[in-house]
Amino acid sequence: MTDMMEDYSMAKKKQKAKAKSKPAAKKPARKAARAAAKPAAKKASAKPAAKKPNGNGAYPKPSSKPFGMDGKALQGVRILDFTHVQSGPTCTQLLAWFGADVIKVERPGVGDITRGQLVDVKGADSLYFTMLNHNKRSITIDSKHPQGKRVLDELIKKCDVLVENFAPGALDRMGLTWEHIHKLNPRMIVASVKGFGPGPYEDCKVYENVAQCTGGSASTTGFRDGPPLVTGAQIGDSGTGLHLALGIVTALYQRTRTGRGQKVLCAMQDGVLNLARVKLRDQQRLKHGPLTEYSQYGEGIPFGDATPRAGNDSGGGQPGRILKCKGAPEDPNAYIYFITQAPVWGEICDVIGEPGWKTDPEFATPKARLPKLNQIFARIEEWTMTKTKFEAMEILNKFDIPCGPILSMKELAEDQSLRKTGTVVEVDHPTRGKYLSVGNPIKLSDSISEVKRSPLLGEHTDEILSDVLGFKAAEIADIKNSGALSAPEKKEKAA
Ligand code: CAO
Repeated sequence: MTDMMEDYSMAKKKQKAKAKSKPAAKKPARKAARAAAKPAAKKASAKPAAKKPNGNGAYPKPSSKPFGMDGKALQGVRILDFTHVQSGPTCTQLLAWFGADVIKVERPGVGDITRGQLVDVKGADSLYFTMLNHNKRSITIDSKHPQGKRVLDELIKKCDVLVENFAPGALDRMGLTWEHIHKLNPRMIVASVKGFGPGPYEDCKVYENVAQCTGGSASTTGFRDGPPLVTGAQIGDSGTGLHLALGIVTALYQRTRTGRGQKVLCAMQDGVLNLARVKLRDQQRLKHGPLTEYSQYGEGIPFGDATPRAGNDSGGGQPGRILKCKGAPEDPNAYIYFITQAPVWGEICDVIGEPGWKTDPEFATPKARLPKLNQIFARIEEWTMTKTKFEAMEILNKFDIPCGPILSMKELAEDQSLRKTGTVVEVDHPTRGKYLSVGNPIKLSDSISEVKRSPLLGEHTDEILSDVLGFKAAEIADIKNSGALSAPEKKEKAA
């Protein structure tokens, strides 16, 4: 039983004991009791209850530990991690960072396919794998082998959540249907990433860029006169993993009341559309006239019937663009994002040397500026081109003008402030040595979030069989001899 399960059954026992010791009062008696309680209640409301601010018990003591060092938020939650590639592993990695015991089940001999993809150091797990599977334990199980199925059934009984992102139907084909899982463990939460939700495409396999294209991101990314573009940020995979993690902790929270597990489904198309929701906003605005903050409005180009691509225009009502700085275009990242936020228009005019624009009716109001954005940004760019992106950032920040340098991955990797916050971490690995990774981007003031290296394939198989499942040495040997945990012997090629 995990800690969470213990908490729940203890609470249930207490509730039962309470119910037994207090027989239900008869109606008149209850009325009298209510009347007697009234003045006391008034008294209580006159003096706010100091001990039970939210009905959950006495005020907790403030933590005596330093920031982020007071235990782990998801301690006691055990995850059966059937994920692979990127979307699912992102989710379980987040849960592992917060202290969940994540047991990654991998196919014997092969493991998660990403272990061998985009390999940079021969003989070592790829960065693709290591950067998505920190803090997890790895067990190899052939889920289609009878003994493998037995081990999986035992794991299901011991875990709180099963997470998977197989192709549609693959989990059922392994015999791990919702009914089977729930019969073994009614508290189990089964969380899945799929490409699409129920509908015409539900049986399709999906990768990152397919999700970006089907979720509304690609059709709204890029320049109006160019083709649709996918973004560098992995909004289909990592974005959906994030959504799934939220679904899981929400289901865990609901389980504290119901005691029951439930299914959690995140479709990648849905996740991308959620992240592109401002573009669906614009789709509906089109019915009421042109999208005036889009450059194409100022350029006099009519809008069609769908949200167009807007280049680097700002998504909100505050016009913004990416502008060249000193060194561009030879340096591909010598650019800055510049927002002409209305409240600091005066400061912008002063900085770029156009003080007259502050009062000129052609430029003085946001509405007047909208048709002239190309002219305005061309003038601002004349100024930014005289500065490096960091010089421009420093000057503009003095005046609260919203802006941001285009930071390359090299610059981010070397950024010392990101190292200090643990957003970029250096991790040591037994076969590849030191490498950089992105640490936990979500900071909790009470929960430690250390980044531990990813597991080697099957590194924790024995430990999990004995410590988690309680198998004795002889049983473990039997299971191993059955071939359920190892890759099938390769047949010798005929000479
Ligand atoms: N033991 C035995 N078999 C195993 C196993 C194990 N431990 N782990 C996996 N397998 C089997 C599965 O049962 C499946 O077999 P069947 O097809 O016979 O049922 C097989 O391995 C392949 O699984 P898959 O179809 O999920 O993998 P794939 O490489 O063909 O497809 C992907 C990959 C990502 C396209 C697909 O899994 C998918 O669409 N997932 C959902 C959406 C998703 O998460 N996409 C993002 C991936 S990150 O870019």
